Amino acid sequence: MTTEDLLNKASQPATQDTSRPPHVNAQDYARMYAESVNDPDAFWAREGKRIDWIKPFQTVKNTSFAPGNVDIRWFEDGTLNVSANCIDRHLETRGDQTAIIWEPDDPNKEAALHITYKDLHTSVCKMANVLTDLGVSKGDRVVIYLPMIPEAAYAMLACARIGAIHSIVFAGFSPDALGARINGCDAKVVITADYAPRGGRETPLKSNTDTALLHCKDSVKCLVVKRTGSQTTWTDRDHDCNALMASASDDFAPAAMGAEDPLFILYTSGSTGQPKGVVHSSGGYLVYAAMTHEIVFDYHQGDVFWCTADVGWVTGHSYIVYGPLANGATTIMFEGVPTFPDAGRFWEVCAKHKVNQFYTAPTAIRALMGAGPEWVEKHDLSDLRVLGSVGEPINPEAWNWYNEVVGKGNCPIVDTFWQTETGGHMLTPLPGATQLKPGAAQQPFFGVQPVVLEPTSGEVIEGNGVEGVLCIKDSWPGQMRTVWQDHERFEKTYFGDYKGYYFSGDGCRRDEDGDYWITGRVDDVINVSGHRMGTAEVESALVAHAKVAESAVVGYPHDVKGQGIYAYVTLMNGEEPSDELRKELEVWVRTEIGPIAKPDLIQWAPGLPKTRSGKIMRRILRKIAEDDFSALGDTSTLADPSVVDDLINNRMNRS
Ligand code: 6R9
Repeated sequence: MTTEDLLNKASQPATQDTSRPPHVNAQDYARMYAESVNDPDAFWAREGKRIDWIKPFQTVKNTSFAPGNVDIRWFEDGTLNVSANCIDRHLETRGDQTAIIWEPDDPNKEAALHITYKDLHTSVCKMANVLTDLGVSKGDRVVIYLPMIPEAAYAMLACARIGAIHSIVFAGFSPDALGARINGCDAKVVITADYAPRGGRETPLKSNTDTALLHCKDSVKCLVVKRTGSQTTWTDRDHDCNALMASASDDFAPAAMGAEDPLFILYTSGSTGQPKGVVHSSGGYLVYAAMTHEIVFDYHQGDVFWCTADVGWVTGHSYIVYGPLANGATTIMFEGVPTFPDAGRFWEVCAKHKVNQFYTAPTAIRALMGAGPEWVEKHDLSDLRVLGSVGEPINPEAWNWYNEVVGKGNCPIVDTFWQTETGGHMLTPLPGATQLKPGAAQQPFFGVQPVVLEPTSGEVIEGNGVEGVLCIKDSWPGQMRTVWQDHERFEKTYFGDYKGYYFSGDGCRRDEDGDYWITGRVDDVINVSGHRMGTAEVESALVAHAKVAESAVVGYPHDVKGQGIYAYVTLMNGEEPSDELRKELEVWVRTEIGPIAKPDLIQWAPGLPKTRSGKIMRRILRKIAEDDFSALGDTSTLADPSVVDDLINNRMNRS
């Protein structure tokens, strides 16, 4: 089927359930969007009241993208507590409603848990008391390195209740990556578990944490949750979370926090150097997470919402925990993977819990599409109303399969473009308001003003049917505020290239109708299975190996992962390439960063194409990795053009 056929098919009314009109229809969208950009103060003063304030705000927006003076504040004189917004304010009206449905990795071994808002209150208060007893107070940092278990949500909300800042490290990251993040934010406590079951296997989180802590201050305490009960080592700095929670008080008064006090730090990959600590606020972030959750997924009270992400990524922060719980929703927390025990797991869980909104990544859709429609058809998906996609561009085939096989042609697909830095959705269709186009993120959410710039000159490109880099003209409440303890890096990374604009790092096209299509990163960030990876990080891991002299890493098209990792490696003088060494380097990168960073292809490169000034010409390396070397462009500036022929002759990806 061509894209045009798909477009025609997709031009159906997006929401067909007339008994429940969408929160925002096409007319509402036009009117509200205009107000959100013409009179942001009035618009956000109203939306800011979605959440409860201890002291109401007077000032709404106080933001500047001016070069050398980037300063972002929303609702700055208000005070609130994020955990009270996610729990306490629901107790009277829906204390006995399920807040979190926890679905274990192996459904044949354990049953799902239903945690009510009252239960959540009890556990979060207990955890807050445990953390306080360990010395955590307002403004302190706590690193969370946990499986997808309820304790991860308790820990996040307990930090928010105290006013401590959490920093979650994805459980798939290595001890080195964990240690760097503990040190990076100078955490007082790290919360972990004995093991993380996933897809039938177990990751030894506690032992990883022990290794990480060898490189951290002795004063860092470790709070250990029992998940599997399998044996682990125990040291003087370890504290038994389950035992401490059992005896802790179930009452803890939420702290009054300034709207601009940081809620969390989340490390993310960029095009240069080591990952950056993205800092999010309390007030603006929560307003934005709650609003996008309600409107983009057309969430209505009583709905069951499932975002399949991990809380180690921003998607899990905004759309498993903060957005849904601020809205009093029932949110699913899934410990497993899409293909365990079999390729029907997602659909079995959807049917079992009567999921209404389902939100996942294109890489998962492509993998399940490969397994065949029979895995979907076995299950009753009649409660599904809205489907979501996030993390990378979705190709039309996957979109169509998601639409037809999963949504039975009745569920609008919201293709949500956003980033760790943006806190919540930026460009997305709205169910019931947007005529869908497969593969397009389509239109800006309220308050978001996208502009397309000419990449080299930085000139704004007006009109439709144009392509360039995606920037944003003015602030929105969910925007990151700074890089942890490095405001200069924040300004340089996001406001340095195009003065006066936030630069996303993505390319985009605005089509003839004014709809936006994301064309992918224009910097040295690659997107592997929806996970962001800086090529610089993989390169620095590779050159840390004693036998590696130099390395250059690029992305290449991969059927399931979207992009795969292609590494060119130059060995030290005297070292011989071999399959064993290739394996050794793969394992090396896994241990330095984590399994998601393992190169898919390693090519031995006697030399890398460099300019006379020594700059690696990545454009050429990308072309060779894509198996497309017909148009390598100008290679005359290379110091030694012959290396290119060698690289072409020995290329690893012959598609
Ligand atoms: C939420 C999240 C951000 C990068 C972003 C872009 C890519 C995310 C997308 C998408 C096309 C979409 N991306 N959503 N590309 N269509 N719907 O993924 O955050 O991990 O920070 O990644 O992901 O390249 O710049 P993060």
